[in-house]
Amino acid sequence: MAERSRTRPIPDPQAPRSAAQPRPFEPFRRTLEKARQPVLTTHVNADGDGAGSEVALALYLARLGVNAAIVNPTPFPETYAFILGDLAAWSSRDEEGRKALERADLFVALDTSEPSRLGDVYAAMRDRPVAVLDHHPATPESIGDPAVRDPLACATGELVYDLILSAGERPTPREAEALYVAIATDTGSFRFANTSDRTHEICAELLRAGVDPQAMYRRLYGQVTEGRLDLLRRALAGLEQDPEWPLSWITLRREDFHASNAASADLEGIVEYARRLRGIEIAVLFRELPDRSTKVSLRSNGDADVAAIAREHGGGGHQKAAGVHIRGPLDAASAAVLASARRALHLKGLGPLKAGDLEE
Ligand SMILES: [Mn+2]
Repeated sequence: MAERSRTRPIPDPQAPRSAAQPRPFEPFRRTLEKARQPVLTTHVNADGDGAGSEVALALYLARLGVNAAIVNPTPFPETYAFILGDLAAWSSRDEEGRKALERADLFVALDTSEPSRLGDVYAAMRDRPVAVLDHHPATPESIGDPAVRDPLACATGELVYDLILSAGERPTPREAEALYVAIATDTGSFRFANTSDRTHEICAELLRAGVDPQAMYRRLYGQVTEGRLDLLRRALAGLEQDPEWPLSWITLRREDFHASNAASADLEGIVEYARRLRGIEIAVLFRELPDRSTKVSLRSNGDADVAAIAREHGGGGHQKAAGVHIRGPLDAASAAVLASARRALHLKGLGPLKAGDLEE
């Protein structure tokens, strides 16, 4: 989840550019430096921020003489494998991954601190220290001590960048590339509300460290597969708009996945098509999973709080980007979530649309 609304203090023009924000990195750094065989991990279905943050941190730790293993609850995403270079990344199901989990003397969770988002890796964490670096707000279930959490950071990558800066260091070219992946993907290529002046200042530093934005764009977005395009075609065919409320949704059934030969990663960004429809305040993507449960992604364009909608059904997230996994069949799940969404819109005085609202 990438978006949230934010307010930032007006920057002091005398302040040094790109100075690290005062964040309590010291306990976190001391814990890392003491570790001998730490495991870095992120949430299930790692996104660019989770993957980029753990790669940047692994590279930085190597500079400090700490040999960290990357072990995620699900396989490291293909799209971002290019930032690994000579680093290995395992899933908790791999033999090597299991061994690394067994011998870990510290876990570092990046971009999440929710047990439910850590899959099998959470089971391995029991009785061992877990440090957290995350830009999601803490919930009652959040783990991690020490934890550096800053919901104002545009990405967890921003926190890894600041960790490096807080030691008076600069990112190396490879660290910069991984951090750029984290920040560029989590800000929707610098378009989402979490994009700040500081986001661009950090990326300016990353470009100075050697990142080539054109090459990165090709790597990140110029690799569309036929499966992804076919899934997109099906998603657009299934795009619906509420006749009264500023609400749109896309439904993808199991058959859509089978027929298109698409992977889970191909879903990334598809909800944005519903969100971009003119006049829409809330967009939703419903995806039927193989076990006939339903995954729901919610996006808000304005004041409506989609995290509250997700929480009503047992999920969570940010005000503008949230999600929930519902153990019920697609049609019931979508009816329930859409009803909550209409209530959330009503609460904010958004809609129902008056005739003509969508016309110029
Ligand atoms: Mn993130």
